[in-house]
Amino acid sequence: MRSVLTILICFSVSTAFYAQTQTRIFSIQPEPGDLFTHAGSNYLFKLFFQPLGWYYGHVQYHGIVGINARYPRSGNGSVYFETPTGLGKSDIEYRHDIVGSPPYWGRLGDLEWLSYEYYRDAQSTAPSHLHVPIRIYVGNWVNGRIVDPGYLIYEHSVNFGVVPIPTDMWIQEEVVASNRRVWQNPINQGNFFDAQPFSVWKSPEGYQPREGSRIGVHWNADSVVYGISLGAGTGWSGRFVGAIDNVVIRFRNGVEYHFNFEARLAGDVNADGAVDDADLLEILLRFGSSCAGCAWDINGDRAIDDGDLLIVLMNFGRGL
Ligand SMILES: [Ca+2]
Ligand SMILES: [Ca+2]
Ligand SMILES: [Ca+2]
Repeated sequence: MRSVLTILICFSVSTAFYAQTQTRIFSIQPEPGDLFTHAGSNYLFKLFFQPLGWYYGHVQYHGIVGINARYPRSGNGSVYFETPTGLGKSDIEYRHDIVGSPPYWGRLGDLEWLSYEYYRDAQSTAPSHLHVPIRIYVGNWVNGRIVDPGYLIYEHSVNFGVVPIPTDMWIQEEVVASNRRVWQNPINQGNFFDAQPFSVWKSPEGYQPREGSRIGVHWNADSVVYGISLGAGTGWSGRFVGAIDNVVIRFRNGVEYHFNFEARLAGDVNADGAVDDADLLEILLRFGSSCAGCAWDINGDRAIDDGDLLIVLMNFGRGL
């Protein structure tokens, strides 16, 4: 009886957490945080070990992305983006199909809110109407798997014309409740710039874009949303510098997230925003073992030992 009660309490607590509390997504590296980049023409990805499902992706031609402290928002950090030339690209993404069961958040028809904040630094030389767009991963759920995958993409200029984005300030935009127009990028099938309001994509009839002889994929209310993506480039001539934070997504089925991106405190091994005995325990449980690029090897020498323990102890109590 007691164990049943404990389970019930745990369940109600975790439900309340998802419904009401923001989820902080911490940088992989401790403060000042991450600057993930890649010089090559191929896409480079870097997976987060916590929380699972997040990654830096599609980074090429010296594009930079990283949760860090350059533009603090709602705490000590945000997600920084930089593309030095029109070739550069960098994204941060979350894919629920990698980690979730079911592998999607909810039906497209049940999506009722999607908002985020973006920041364009005045030092950017890319065309003045550009900002970091927000994209959702959409697909069709057929025989227990996701098919016809792709993005719906929001850009301010598609809705309001080619007007300058205010610089050096945070701007919040909501795109679903306010029925903004979004365009489709089916994975590996090119772009379809025939943007439609969310109400069209979400309707029972849905929409299937066409461009000349090319045909996009058909999505409607029964399509599923299984991830999110924010990124800079490509084809943005000049340099872009900016950031995003506070991504909020909500479905009628009760699934709701508020992602606040923050720079990890040194010693916060389990990424809960505080340095305490839980972090000490994480180190002690693995003391004497080795790893590459894991959370427990704080000082990056591949050994989990007293050097890492010392970092936890020196920062003990921060964030509490
Ligand atoms: Ca933040
Ligand atoms: Ca911690
Ligand atoms: Ca170490």
